[in-house]
Amino acid sequence: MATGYLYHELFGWHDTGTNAGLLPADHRAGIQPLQHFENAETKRRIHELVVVSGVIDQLTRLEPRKATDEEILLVHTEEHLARIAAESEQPKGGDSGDGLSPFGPGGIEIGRLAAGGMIEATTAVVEGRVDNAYALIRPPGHHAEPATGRGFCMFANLAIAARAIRRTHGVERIAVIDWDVHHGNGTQKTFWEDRDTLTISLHQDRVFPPDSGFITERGEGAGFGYALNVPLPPGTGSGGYLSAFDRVVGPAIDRFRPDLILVASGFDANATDPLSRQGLTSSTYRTMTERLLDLAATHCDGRLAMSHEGGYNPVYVPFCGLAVIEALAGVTEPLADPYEPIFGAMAGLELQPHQTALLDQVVPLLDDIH
Ligand code: 6DK
Ligand code: ZN
Repeated sequence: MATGYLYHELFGWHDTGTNAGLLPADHRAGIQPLQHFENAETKRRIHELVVVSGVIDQLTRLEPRKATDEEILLVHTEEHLARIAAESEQPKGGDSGDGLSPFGPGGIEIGRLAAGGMIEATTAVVEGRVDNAYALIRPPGHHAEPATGRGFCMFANLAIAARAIRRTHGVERIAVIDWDVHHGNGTQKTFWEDRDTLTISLHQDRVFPPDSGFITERGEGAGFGYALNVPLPPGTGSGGYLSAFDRVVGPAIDRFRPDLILVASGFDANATDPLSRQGLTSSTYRTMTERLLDLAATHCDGRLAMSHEGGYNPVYVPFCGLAVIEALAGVTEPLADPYEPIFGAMAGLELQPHQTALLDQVVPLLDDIH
């Protein structure tokens, strides 16, 4: 088994500045300078743990390249690309579209590298150079819509890779599982009328974007039924997530029979994340990865590629990331997560009745997947 792993130091140089999390630092308003939530630290520390743990020796290193205009335009409008290019030339950089998504001068080059990185990881999987792959890229992509960046995202890395691999390698049916705690609105919007791309987003109900990710959003036209949303209540732990896999993700993929599975992999549903209220630990991420590996083995010769998204606690995210990468690589003696006994022992992480009630509403929607 070969697992592709893609990271580049330039991802750590994507400069989101010192907004105090989400708002510009302003002493008059009492907002102290601090790194933006989406800073390099969690991702760089995943990479360092992959190296220091020795897992890197069991991976096949993949090199990113910059996505071309043509590739970016597979998803985005000319106007979006031109605006990012123009702001990237400004001496102080610009913003991807919503004021929450700053980048430094020349920032488009790192955005191109993230999108091109996911294209490379996906291509390596589809060409059989590796069995599966993890693209540890930055800036993230799942909130970026065809006409604008949003929610810390510049370009829709995963959606661009899906369109690119369909064009270059004729891959038809692609299933996208998004386990970032926020709604994968950009991916959903891109494939809204596409019945060959099944998008499933597991997220915390009404966090970001605050007005999307409802179960009533199901796609339109030929794509009706091929967008699935699982807006989990706050406080959902491993019980709720694994039940969602048992009752929604697994059966939906079985019905869809994908040729390729892509994952928008954020670690912000972890029990310590500052931007959410969920309760996952590394063992749940490991188990979800194993479930997807089984599904990929059943339907598409194991073809699975993951694109990194969010996750904001620099202490804990690396253990979640390592668990996923170890699972992909079939590492037989994984590193013990020292925090698992603490965060995994909290009360209420087992499946709760109100979580079952939400899943009960989603399950009937699978009937429209063919
Ligand atoms: N809320 C991400 O982790 C990005 O999904 C998450 C972005 C969360 C922003 C929270 C926020 C607002 C702001 C304004 C109005 C309402 C709500 F893309 C990933 F990085 F992966 O600002
Ligand atoms: Zn997120």
